[in-house]
Amino acid sequence: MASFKTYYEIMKVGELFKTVDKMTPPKFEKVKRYIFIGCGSSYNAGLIISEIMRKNGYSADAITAGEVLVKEMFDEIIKNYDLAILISRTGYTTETVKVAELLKGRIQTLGVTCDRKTPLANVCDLAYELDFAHEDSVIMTGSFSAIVRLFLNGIKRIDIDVEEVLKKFDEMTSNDIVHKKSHFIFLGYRERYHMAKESALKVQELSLDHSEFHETLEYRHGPIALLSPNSHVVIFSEFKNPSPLEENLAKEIMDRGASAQIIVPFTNDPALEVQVLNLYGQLLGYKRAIHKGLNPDKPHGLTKFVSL
Ligand code: F1P
Repeated sequence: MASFKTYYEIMKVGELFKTVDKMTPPKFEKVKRYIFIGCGSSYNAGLIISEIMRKNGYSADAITAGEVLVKEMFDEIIKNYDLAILISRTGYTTETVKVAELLKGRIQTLGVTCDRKTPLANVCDLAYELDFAHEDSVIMTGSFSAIVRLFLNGIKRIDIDVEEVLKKFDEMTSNDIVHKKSHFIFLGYRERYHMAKESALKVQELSLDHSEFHETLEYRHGPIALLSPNSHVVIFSEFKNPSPLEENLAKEIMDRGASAQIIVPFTNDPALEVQVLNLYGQLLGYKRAIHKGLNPDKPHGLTKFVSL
């Protein structure tokens, strides 16, 4: 199970958090307007961070670097925001670097990477270079949590027993699911919806399985038609005692012959602990890849970063 780099990169998240907690997190100001820009998982990190910032009274949005380029949104960004935070684990994704270049000198830019001396950090005014979170494998795993935690520490630092979470998710992604299921659906609201998106992406990237994400009860409005005994549904609930509506949905899914799990918060701050929920999808994707005989470090058809 543990012979691939991806496995170590997932499991070292507790170590990463210790280093992140020694860093000075960004100091957010309520009057400033922040925009997070990135691609793939780095965009999903921006979605989650900005969602939680908004919940805490800050002004923050997220957008893909691709949309900024396709729609040439540079003037709009300069007019509506005070700081552009560009996230890219590698610092090489061309869409993100290009946006940083085109914004340069017109709005303050902060680059966030998991390596030193990257093109993104080079073009931004300021940079967070989390080189301790560098990853050799193609897929972004532990570094995602490190970036999210760094920014959420700027709002409030919470204690999370990461080893406990990893143990729990390891148990939850049991052979019953890994060996029998091939269609995965992640459900949640707000930051948990973004986490559902990120989880579905990890499963797709690592195991090349079909995966989906929806807002929890929206799943009943159409997508549930594709449910089969091969399907496994994960509901990210924000309540220690899940809502009866979430429980009824899980029951309905099981009545239709699929499996369902509800993941409830581990801490007293359900919004901020979102930084570890991604580990479930990472472990599931990793285990499915191993089960299917795939190399999770170098998934078919993917590269470490995308060039235009
Ligand atoms: C962005 C990204 C990754 C993804 C894939 C292609 O990379 O979309 O999230 O896993 O391998 O690139 P980056 O800008 O964060 O380096």
